[in-house]
Amino acid sequence: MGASIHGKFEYVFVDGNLEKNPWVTIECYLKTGEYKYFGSTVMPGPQLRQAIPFTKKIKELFPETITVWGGYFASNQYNVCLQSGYVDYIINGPGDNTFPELLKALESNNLEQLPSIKNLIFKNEDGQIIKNCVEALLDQDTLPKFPYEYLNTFYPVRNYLAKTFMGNKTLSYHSSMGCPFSCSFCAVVPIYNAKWKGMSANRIYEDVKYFKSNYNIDAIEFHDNNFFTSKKRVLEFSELIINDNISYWGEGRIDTINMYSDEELKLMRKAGCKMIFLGAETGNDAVLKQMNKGGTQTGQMIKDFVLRMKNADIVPELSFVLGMPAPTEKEVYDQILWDINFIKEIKTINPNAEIIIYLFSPVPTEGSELYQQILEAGFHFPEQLEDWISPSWENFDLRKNPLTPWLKPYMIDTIKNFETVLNGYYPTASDFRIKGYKKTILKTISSVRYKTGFYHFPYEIKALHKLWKYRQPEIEGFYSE
Ligand code: B12
Ligand code: SF4
Repeated sequence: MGASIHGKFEYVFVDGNLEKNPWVTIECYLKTGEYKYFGSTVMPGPQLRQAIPFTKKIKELFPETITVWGGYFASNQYNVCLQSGYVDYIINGPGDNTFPELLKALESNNLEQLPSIKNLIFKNEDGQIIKNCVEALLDQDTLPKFPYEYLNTFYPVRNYLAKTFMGNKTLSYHSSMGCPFSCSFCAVVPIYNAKWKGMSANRIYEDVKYFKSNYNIDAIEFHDNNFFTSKKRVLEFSELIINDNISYWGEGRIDTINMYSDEELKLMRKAGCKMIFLGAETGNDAVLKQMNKGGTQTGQMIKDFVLRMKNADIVPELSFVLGMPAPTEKEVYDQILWDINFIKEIKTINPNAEIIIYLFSPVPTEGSELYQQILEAGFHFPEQLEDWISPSWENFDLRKNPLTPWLKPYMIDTIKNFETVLNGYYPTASDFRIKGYKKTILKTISSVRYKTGFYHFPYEIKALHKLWKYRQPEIEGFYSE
């Protein structure tokens, strides 16, 4: 957001993660009367707990302020946002051109221009919601650099470089936009429509060098949806970084990375690639098809791949999506049990493989077959923006309870209990506090359950997780200090 308007408009940053009470800071700024706009990035889940009440309060206390939302929640749930009456504009996907163009149009009172601003969603004078056309992804190398030095005047940049299991100073970095696939359960698809564009390896490396020489970073988390889309770019980047003693982590697809040779995987490992997050989703080929996973992934490929990763010494972090709709209740449950066994098979092949389990939460990919099935099964999104912060919808966002009518409470219990036992028997390596005697105790008390498949009421494991504040990476990111 900052980079898109830096040098064009004056602005300040408020980081909701780093403020004790972000509202107080926001209010202080607005009270000066110097700020006309409030922009917020809105992801589903806990971010809504600030974004919704703060934006509403801003409209009540400072009604002249124009509010602009962007990010995955705003882009995918734009109807409910704009109908709330307190969100004025939505940036649908990238805002590199959209944001400055919107501000320019509003500043010059040139409202006729609004329909021609790509990636903008807004309400016209008749109250109709207008979704403008989508802009082709920009050449990422031409985008302005992030204003880290300006950010540093608000929040010390070094505070963003956390100690994680990857290194003592971990940089979070986003080197590409979109994803070339269209999995029907994924929130990225409606925004990027199977398009992907990445910065060149050289451009990424320039930033890495900046952080290496100014902050001495030793690890990077690439938060791209699909960092490994271009093998050429990954290998070039690996060659560039190979002598810098920096570890890296990124998200990718099994069928994409499976096309890399063993030598290429080894080069990446040598360059610092320690762990890769991969959407396994399910081992069942029919369900992979139902999810529109695309590509060539199969259950057998997942098994072969985790073995290859073991040989290359890269940890595969596999995410599974359980609880897909099926014609009968029995089929829904059988599929869950089937995937649980598949996960255990994966662990036998490569015990270091990390497992992330999500419950399937629908994303409105209008027109997809899966979305049609979901509507027919009686699922509806909330009609009021505030409903999204009710405990049940927050749990939906966190994929703890997806509120999908086909998933019965006993099925959710089976998944959650299995997950607890799995996290007991194989605690994640990313929470580096769980080691030594803690790991041994957890493993020992979970072993009978894990081996016999008796997952009910795993309270003793839960108690230890609570006692040692065990952190699941999928909810809050890697444990960091
Ligand atoms: C990093 C990340 C996290 C981190 C967040 C760390 C943090 N504090 O910021 C962690 C690991 C904690 C996390 C957790 C979760 N995440 Co997450 N996460 C991501 C990830 C990988 C990157 C997000 C990011 O920073 N992108 C970089 C920025 C630059 O891109 P962007 O947000 O799209 O913003 C661009 C535009 O949208 C626009 N823009 C955005 N906001 C604004 C605002 C204005 C005013 C303007 C003008 C423009 C603008 O400009 C930006 C540049 O072009 C995305 C996937 C992805 N690669 O994007 C998933 C993703 C956003 N997460 C997702 C989910 C589901 C979650 C969880 C709910 C998962 C769970 N089960 O718990 C939790 C809850 C989050 C929470 N605590 O609030 C989903 C969202 C799905 C959906 N239905 O919308 C995504 C899309 C992953 C996926 N494919 O499913 N996540
Ligand atoms: S490959 Fe990953 S990021 Fe891309 S559409 Fe599928 S789930 Fe989403």
